[in-house]
Amino acid sequence: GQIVHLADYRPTDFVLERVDLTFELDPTNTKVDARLIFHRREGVDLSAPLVLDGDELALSGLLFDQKDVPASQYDATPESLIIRDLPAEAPFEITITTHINPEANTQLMGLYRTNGIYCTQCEAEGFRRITYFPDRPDVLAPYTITIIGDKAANPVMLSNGNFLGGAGYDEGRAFAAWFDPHPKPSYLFALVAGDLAVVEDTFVTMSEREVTLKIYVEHGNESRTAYAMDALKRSMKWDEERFGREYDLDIFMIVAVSDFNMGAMENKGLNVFNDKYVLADPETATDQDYANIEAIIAHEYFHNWTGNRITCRDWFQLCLKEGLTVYRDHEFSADQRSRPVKRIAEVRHLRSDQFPEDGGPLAHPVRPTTYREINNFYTTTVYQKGSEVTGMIATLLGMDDFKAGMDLYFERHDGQAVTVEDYVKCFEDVSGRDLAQFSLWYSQAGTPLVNVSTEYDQTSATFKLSLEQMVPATPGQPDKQPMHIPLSFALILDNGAIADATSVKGGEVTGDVLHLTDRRQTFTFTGIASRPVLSLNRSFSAPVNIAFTQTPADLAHIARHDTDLFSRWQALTDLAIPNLTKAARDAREGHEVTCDPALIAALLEAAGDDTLEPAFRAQVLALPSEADIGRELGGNNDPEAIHTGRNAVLKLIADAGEDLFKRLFSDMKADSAYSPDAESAGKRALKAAALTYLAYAENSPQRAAEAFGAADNMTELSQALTLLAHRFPEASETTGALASFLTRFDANPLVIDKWFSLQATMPGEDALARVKALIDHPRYNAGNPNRVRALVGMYAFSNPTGFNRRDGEGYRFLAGQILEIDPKNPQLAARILTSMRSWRSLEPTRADQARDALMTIERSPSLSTDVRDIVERMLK
Ligand code: BAL
Ligand code: ZN
Repeated sequence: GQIVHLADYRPTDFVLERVDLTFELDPTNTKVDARLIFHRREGVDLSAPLVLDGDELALSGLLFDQKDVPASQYDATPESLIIRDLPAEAPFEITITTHINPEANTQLMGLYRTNGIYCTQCEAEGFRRITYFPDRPDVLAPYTITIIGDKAANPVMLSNGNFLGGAGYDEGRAFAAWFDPHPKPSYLFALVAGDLAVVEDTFVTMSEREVTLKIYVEHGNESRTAYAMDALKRSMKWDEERFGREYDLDIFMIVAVSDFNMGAMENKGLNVFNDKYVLADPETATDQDYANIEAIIAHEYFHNWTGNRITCRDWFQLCLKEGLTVYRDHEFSADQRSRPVKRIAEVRHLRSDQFPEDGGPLAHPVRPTTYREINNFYTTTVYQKGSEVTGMIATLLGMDDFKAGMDLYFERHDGQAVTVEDYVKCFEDVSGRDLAQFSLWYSQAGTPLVNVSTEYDQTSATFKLSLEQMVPATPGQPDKQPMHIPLSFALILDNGAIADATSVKGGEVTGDVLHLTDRRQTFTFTGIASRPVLSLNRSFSAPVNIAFTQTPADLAHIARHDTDLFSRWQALTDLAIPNLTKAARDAREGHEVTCDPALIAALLEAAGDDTLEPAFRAQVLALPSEADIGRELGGNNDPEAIHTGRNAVLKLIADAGEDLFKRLFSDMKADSAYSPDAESAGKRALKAAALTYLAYAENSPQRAAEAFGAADNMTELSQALTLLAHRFPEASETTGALASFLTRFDANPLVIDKWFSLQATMPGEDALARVKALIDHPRYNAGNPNRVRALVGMYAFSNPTGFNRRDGEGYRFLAGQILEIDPKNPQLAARILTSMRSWRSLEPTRADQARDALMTIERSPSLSTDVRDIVERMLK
């Protein structure tokens, strides 16, 4: 893998006009004929050859305008096909024949087989594993696809676009032809063939066109597609109403497959999904599964406009489609569910995944400028921080200008492959605002830190707010410029009312948003009659860390009065953090752990407030995670002490609130059959939080075991089982429940994944032995990405104490796993390895062990580019 630089971008020498592909399917020897029409781009030198990408390909035939090409005119290697002496101006036709082996394709990139189904994954650079091609996102063409295959084995043969026709064929063969009129890059190509069941529905678009909707699944899973289909129809409607975007083909298809590297893929008209994000019923899917399905179905559908109709000029622009599409799916879920609760979940996710990435050796800008392996840039920074950047544009411009900017983007760039600059320009053009400084969010990595101090003067009724921003150094970026940071704020008065803060000097304020643009800036508010409590970065208007020491009384005041529910949650979190970091220190030093009664009182007050929605109260009770506490401690971390300290705080809260938790546990009963809607899910979440605290207070597995026995849905069943396993690992109730769960769901791989995950995350020193035993379990399958992520991934990412053993055995185990997974599936191996990205913040003994394990990986001679890139960056 060579390093690719953004600055080196230039268009291709040849323009691709049309693509015609014929596949003759065979599990181990599929023949691909690619007929490509090109012409030389105007002004390109006559000596320039046509250079096509390949990956592990062998050329079996090459024609120029249907005639053989002499060997002297081309060079073919597994990685490229170079053809010389091509016409000056006239279009010409190149026909390339390759043979590929889908059965042997364990990378799951290109054309592969999963449970007897042919399936493709081409993003980012998988198409070049099918045929030689200008495999880059700025090469757009219409595609015609013919699929020929064994009729009995492949009753279903699908590709992008509209169905042209198909029929039985001689000798038990059949063909199907598809045409996609919308020019697209190769990464959006898809082919699926095999024996699949289908569920059909229709959607009538805003211009009254009827679109056929089809979801393809393995036979027997038809009844588990209802929620996905409903989410799809809601997504289509929402995109029309909110963004004015209508669907553009006669048919929209989703296929669920069980072996998939990603969550799903937005191929034009033919989305391919990891089955975990399609299949659901109350008995096997949790509330979180339902929410994920809704979000991912929406995400892939929304890509039809943000990604497909308007695509990326090059892979450096990945955030252009991913960040924006995440923003769109977040907005969709916020509209379908509870906006503040959704925002809390997003921020938790951003802090637990993106902030550590931004603060560690893998930090990179939302739009990187170099990469060695593009697969390693499908990151939380590109996706989640990318989404935050679009959210900040909306905050800065206000919703009307944001909407106008999006409309202009769709109008101006439809059918093009564009850049972040093109996108930002649309918002500048509609608003007249200069977004040059704002654009640093795309180019500067690292999470900005905003230091806050305040001063109130009663006599002059003046409130001064001083802000100082600092963007930390990140790999390759030692010095940073000040950013344009939009901070939503409120000044909350004694009586809980929000002060009129329109009389202000020192910087721009629009509505309730302060524009912090200088390194240091003081905003002076006048006419503030009594000392206000500052609530800053409301709704998390900017993805920054705030350093502001507020008294517990002020935080409790925000928690009680802010009209922004997110900020109320944030205030309670800020109240909890110093208690939890102190608890970790005390536990480490063998001192008794204590907790400020003010925190306990504030938490119980919010949790017991029946005027607040249950989902919000559940979020309040889910204290900052062990990883959150580690980040707050900021280095020299002992995961064992963090765990012990946090558990002790939970126990203190549980004891103080036992009566409330008993009440919540019984109040939050469902009054009807299971429904996955947000309100019912919120009640279940609050009930589960109460159950967890009761387990601490009562110190007995009894109640969880009863809940396990009584559960009539997977949400409550898996919550109870997780509580048993994590809290009472030795109890006979736990052993029995784990065994009965396995027996009951043995036929359902997605549920068995849960069984693996919840055991992989059981804390403590027995974790590694348990994980090793599970690797040898008959249900473990090292070839299935979901299963590998459920066991090895969850152990490394989500078991802080079990993984970060002082003796380093956890790291050595992971290194061994990475070296085993890598030859089969480099993308999966590289992704799981990123679990060690925060190794430098561990205390020295563990950090040394972690470095040694990483060096073992680094020394291996046969690493994939994917893993080599990650391990070298982590050690740099
Ligand atoms: N484009 C890769 C999968 C996704 O983000 O939708
Ligand atoms: Zn996406």
